[in-house]
Amino acid sequence: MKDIKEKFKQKSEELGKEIKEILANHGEKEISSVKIRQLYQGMRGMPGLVSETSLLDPINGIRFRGFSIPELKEKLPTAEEGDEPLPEGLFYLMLIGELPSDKEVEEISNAMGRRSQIPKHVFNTIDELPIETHPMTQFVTGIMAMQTESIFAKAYKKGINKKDYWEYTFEDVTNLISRLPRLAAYIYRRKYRKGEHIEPNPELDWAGNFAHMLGFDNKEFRELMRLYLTIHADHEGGNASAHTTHLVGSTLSDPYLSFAGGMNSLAGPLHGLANQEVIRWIEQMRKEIGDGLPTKEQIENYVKQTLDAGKVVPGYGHAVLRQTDPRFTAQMNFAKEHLPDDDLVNVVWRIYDVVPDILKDLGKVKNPWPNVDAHSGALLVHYGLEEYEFYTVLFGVARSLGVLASLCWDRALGLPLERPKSLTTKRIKEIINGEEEV
Ligand code: NMX
Ligand code: MLT
Repeated sequence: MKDIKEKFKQKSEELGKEIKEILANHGEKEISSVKIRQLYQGMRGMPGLVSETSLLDPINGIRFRGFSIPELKEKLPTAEEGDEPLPEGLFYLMLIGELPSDKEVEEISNAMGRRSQIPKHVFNTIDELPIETHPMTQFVTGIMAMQTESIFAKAYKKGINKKDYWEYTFEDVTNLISRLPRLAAYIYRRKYRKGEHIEPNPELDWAGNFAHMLGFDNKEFRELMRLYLTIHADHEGGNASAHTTHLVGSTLSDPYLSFAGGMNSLAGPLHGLANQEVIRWIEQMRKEIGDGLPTKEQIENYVKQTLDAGKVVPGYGHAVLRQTDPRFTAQMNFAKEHLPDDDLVNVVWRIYDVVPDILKDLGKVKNPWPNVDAHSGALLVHYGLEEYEFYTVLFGVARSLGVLASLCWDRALGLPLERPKSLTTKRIKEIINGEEEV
């Protein structure tokens, strides 16, 4: 990773200079104003932070350093056995801002293999948790237990120059990303496979090795993991897991603590946990109306039942997107190629035919289209990974690539403590009445 670290240093120095100029020449330029409704409604659409790794367009969806998902599939290096992009390549792209060569991706894969060792006390800590503990709780516990390994925290304690924060962060980030598949696989095998663990295979790439350690050692599942970990890696900086990681990191908490914070955000059903909720919701529907392909009327009735009960339809809607999520489409294309006749996949597709019109008719849902979580579970079930409570852990392993690449940038650019201003409703009323300046 030495060359990549050196390249990152150079890139971050260049951008750091540009930002200084932007601040000096345009620091007072207004790019947006804040509406009272945004304060009460989750800051929708309010620019509040800078994140270099990706940018979300409401209609076209995610762009990783300018590249769409189909472009990543075309341009990023793949494993020899397949044609899905290697997530290590996306990590490089997000970190450096350029497409990697095959050699650079190989260098990352190898480094990740070498750095994937997890100290025993981490496994012991997880083993102390009751087996029924949700996998996301086990995951966060494991990340927290690994914090003992933080190079940043140790260096900070000794005393380091601000200018060098990024170097220790970079090391922690690379180590943590390398270790996460092992940790996640440990939790999966502990909870669902009688604790029969599988040793890593150093010959494999990051995603391929993850599939192997989970116990799904076939080419198609390895390819699915490469695609899955790529498309879930980042969704600009404002989503809850990225924003939390950034916020915690801004206090100079080390990458382990920051990422654990992000994963606690991901574990909520309006965010990453929606992938488990989708399969649970479909399972419930099938219990009520029987297996096989439901009719459109049956789905309509079930959706209305969900809405009448005051619940959301999981996997649909988005805070930013206003079209079908291209991550949904990427998974649909994978399914069309590899498993077009799968029962559950066909149910997911029929739900897609029915749900948007119902949500549109409600008149209040801003985006009636499916998001990434509407499709992911059905693919996993097909290959035998049926334990849906584990799905958000997979999302979390993927998300590490984006949020931790961003954390390297945060430290390299010397971004400060995040601390926005809050108001009280009393103060807002005073502002409305012209009694107070904002
Ligand atoms: N089913 C039913 N109602 C919905 C849905 C949905 N899928 N999506 C939005 N609404 C409702 C929402 O609850 C709100 O109702 P109310 O005014 O009564 O509180 C109203 O529509 C307006 O919400 P929006 O402005 O459209 O959505 P918002 O930006 O607030 O929330 C989500 C975005 C993603 C939280 C929301 O669409 C949702 O709850 N979706 C289902 C859960 C889900 O799939 N989450 C995963 C998101 C992707 N990810 O991985 O993180
Ligand atoms: C994500 O991938 O983080 C989700 O789609 C949520 C978001 O972008 O707000």
